[in-house]
Parts: sequence; C-alpha cells; structure tokens
Amino acid sequence: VDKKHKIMKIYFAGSITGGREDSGIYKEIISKLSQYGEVLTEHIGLSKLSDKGETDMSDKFIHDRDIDWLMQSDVIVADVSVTSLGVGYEIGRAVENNKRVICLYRKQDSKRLSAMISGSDKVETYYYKSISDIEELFAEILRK
Ligand code: 6IA
Repeated sequence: VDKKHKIMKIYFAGSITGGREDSGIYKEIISKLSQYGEVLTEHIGLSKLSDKGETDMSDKFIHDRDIDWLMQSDVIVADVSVTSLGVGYEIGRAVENNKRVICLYRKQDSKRLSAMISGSDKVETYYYKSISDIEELFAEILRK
C-alpha cells in the first residue's frame, strides 16, 4: 500500500452532554483537521446539536456507531477543555486500543485538567489559547 495515498481517518471528540459552550471552537478545529484527513465526527461541531444530543437515535446506536468510528480511526483528537464523561471514555477506549491520542486543553483560570489525562504517557496533551495556536500545532504534529 502506498502510504502517501492513504487518507488519515481522524476521530474528533468534544463535549455534548458535558456542555456545548465550546461548539464554535470544535467547528474551527474540525475545519483545520479536514486539511489533514477525513474527520469521522463532523457533527460534534454543529451548533444545532445541543446538549440534548442526536435525539432521533437510540443511545445504543450512538454508542456503537461512535465506537465503530473510533476503532476505524488512525488518530483521536479530543478537546478536553469542557469536562465530558463521554470524551474521557473515548480517550480511554482509544488508549486501550493503541490509538494515537491528542488532547487539546484551553487553560481557564481556577480550573485544571484531570490528572487522568495530563498524567498519562499514552496521551499527548497540548495547551492552547486560540485557534491559531491549534493551527500551528497541527502543522507541527500532523502529516498532510
Ligand atoms: O458525555 P458527552 O455527551 O459530553 O460525550 C461526548 C462524546 O461522546 C463525543 O465526543 C461524541 O463522540 C460522543 N457522544 C455522546 N453523545 C453523543 C450524541 N448524542 N451524538 C453523537 N455523539 C455523542 C447524545 C444523545 C443524548 C443526549 C440523548
């Protein structure tokens, strides 16, 4: 297989029921990621997706579909600025399956990132302030 022509599959994880206040940032991150590969979870950035989630689908359907995408993906990029049980779960499943995991954290005063993320050798954690930091980061750590 000619690796140059294999499109990287990217699983983007961001908070849904954990809170949708960063959905605009997720949308921008997804658009940057699209320059590097196929983002399997573009819906995470949609503003019409509220913290009530995709209600026309059963929880089992959502879980099984998302895990299926996670297993197919080459890399998981998670915005961990908004605390989310589901994002933490996806990171754990990805690590257990030897996937590359990149976590993005926007520092907010009086909050700190869980030690289960920042303390993991299997997770690459990066701090950012603005979307331009993320753009520079992707140029350094991801291959087009
Ligand atoms: O615990 P959270 O809901 O914040 O978890 C968010 C993460 O889990 C995201 O990265 C998604 O991949 C996945 N996820 C959780 N819920 C959903 C969902 N609808 N639709 C798609 N992906 C999801 C939730 C429906 C429910 C509120 C009725």
